[in-house]
Amino acid sequence: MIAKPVSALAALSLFALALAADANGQGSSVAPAGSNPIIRDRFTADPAPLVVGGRLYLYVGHDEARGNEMFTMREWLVYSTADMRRWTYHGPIMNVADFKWAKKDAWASQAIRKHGRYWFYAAVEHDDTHPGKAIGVAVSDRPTGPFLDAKGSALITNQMTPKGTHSWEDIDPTVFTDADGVSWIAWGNRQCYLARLKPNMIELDGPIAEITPPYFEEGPWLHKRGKLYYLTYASLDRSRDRDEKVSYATAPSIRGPWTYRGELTGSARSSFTIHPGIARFKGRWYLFLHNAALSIGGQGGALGRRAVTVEYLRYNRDGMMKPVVQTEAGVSVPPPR
Ligand code: FUB
Repeated sequence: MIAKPVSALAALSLFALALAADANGQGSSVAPAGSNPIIRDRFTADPAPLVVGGRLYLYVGHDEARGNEMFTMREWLVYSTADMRRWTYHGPIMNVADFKWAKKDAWASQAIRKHGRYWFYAAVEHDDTHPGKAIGVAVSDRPTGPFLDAKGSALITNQMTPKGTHSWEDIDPTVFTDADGVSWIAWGNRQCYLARLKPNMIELDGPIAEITPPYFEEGPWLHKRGKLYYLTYASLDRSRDRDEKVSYATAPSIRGPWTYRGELTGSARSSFTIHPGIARFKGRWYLFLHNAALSIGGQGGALGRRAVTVEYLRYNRDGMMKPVVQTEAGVSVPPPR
């Protein structure tokens, strides 16, 4: 087939389309809105969605690694959308320095709404009084912050989970409120832990239980659909794989017993980490992840320069999640039937 010559006007409009950029840089390439990665103006990681009314807020860590640095993360950002395609940037919601007892590393986070306020749980590096990673809790009256340290000290420190021999065992909080109004927090690296939160949201209410599912690496995410509880997480079969995948377990109650259900995704493009976040929004379920497939201003994707993505999440009749294939089209196209 012989290609038709493109008119000068058509060529100009294509060029304009390629250059047109909105506030998020979403239009900076010809990729249709909703295609992956969904955030293109900054490197972002560890997506944590929160639905409030007609908007979905997406909390992310800001990846600022230069060259071969591992993770350089100082602040958390929030974006929001009403249609899963066009994203509004609301700016940083908190800096790691706002937790006075922390010294660095604005790692993975999640926010939830309770008692009309927004509670933000995040992993950071504690100062030398409690060496290792720790989890802090901050609060705001708005989903877009600013968030203030709600406790003035860490909610969880490395010393509270003595099983792990590594300093980054206490990372990646996920928070979930059950139908009875009780909120729970799960977290961990290599070991996965679960504890009840007091109604004040800034103290644990009872013992820490270990619920580590097979191949658990990090990034747990709790959610519920119907009567079934889901624990979705970044998994690593060290005997076989180099990079994380996403796996999940289900249970009839938040306290378990948890049954391993296998892998949900493959590894993320060019990234060791993957980090799931799940939400139901306007009648559809979504799985947020990150990869390292984005380049910005000559800086390529890397371990510490990641980019958040989203895919449709679908379930079988028995409640099991259908395997998710990571795509470039993302949610720019209708979900598969
Ligand atoms: O972003 C820093 C760390 O990398 C997170 O805490 C992990 O889940 C992994 O994504």
